[in-house]
Amino acid sequence: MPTPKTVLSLIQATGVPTLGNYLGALKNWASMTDSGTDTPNNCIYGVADLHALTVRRPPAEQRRQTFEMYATLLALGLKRENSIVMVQSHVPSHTMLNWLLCCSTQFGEASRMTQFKDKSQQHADNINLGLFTYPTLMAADILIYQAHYVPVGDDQKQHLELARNIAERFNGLYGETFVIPEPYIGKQGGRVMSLQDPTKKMSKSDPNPKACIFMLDPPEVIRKKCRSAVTDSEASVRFAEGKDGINNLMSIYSCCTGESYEQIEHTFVGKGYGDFKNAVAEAIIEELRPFQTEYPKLLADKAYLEQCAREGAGAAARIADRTTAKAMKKCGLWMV
Ligand code: AQP
Repeated sequence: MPTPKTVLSLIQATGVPTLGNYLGALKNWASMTDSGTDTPNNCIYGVADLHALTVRRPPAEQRRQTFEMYATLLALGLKRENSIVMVQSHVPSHTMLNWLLCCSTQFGEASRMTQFKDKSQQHADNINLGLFTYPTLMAADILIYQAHYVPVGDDQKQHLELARNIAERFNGLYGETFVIPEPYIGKQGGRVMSLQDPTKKMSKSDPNPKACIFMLDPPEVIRKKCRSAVTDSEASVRFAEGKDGINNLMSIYSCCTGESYEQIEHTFVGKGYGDFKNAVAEAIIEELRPFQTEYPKLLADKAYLEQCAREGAGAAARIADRTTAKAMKKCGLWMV
């Protein structure tokens, strides 16, 4: 019997997730609860509320967004029967391990992280140390559960690479402590682009609301946003260099329907972009329907969500505390 693999991933509590978050990460989270074999994966998922603190917002908003993101994860079908679903700050040993890992991370390698450079530009009035050490906390989130696979979008590849380097360095210095994790990035959907500027990643924090489809957008809004998506003047649905807008819509359509690019090109031969955009909108609406039905029911049941979060924290802490104690001992802290 093969040994089960551990799958770990978190999402920031920074607002309603986008179609990019969903296709790039969350959809894979749900499917990875089923390993396709007799040995199910051990899946641990969570809300990265500590990471969300790196960008300033009112405390009440931070609390509400954490609660809503937790409800989002359960509404996607992640439940206590198939995974551990927790909130990062409910498992304090993440921050202890973060410190140990900070001491095994070089200033130079942290400085090379492109997300730090991008976010520093976006939030020039608040370039805090948390933003700088974000990738070491992310490494702690992963290594603390001895994760084998981390389902993430393409934009997190660099952070994953850093987590692997830190783990290898720590193991080299102090002896075998951490499993070396691997990113899991779907063949498609790993990088969903903005509908208004398809050379840019779709992002929750994009100030242009037409650039993003949010997971809770009603069908009419989704139709409108798809109709206004930026394309090109060729009016031919085919995947090709220089057709960033159409390539993005084809990738979204393919993720939602399972159709290959060849099938899509065949279906839409001789049809205009209007028809294709309408079809993309309907495919997204169908894809999000189960989530949109489930989410309001869960959100209304605060007691249930709190109970699940408490259980999730307890189960996660049992694993996380064990790894942290091991790492503390390995690097020479006096344990009493
Ligand atoms: N456009 C995207 N395409 C595919 N995957 C994406 N992800 C984010 N955007 C896309 C993946 O979603 C997961 C959770 O992301 P996050 O919220 O923790 O952080 P992020 O990458 O910074 O996401 P956003 O939407 O861009 O948030 P803001 O605007 O708050 O910074 C990750 O696995 C990510 O790869």
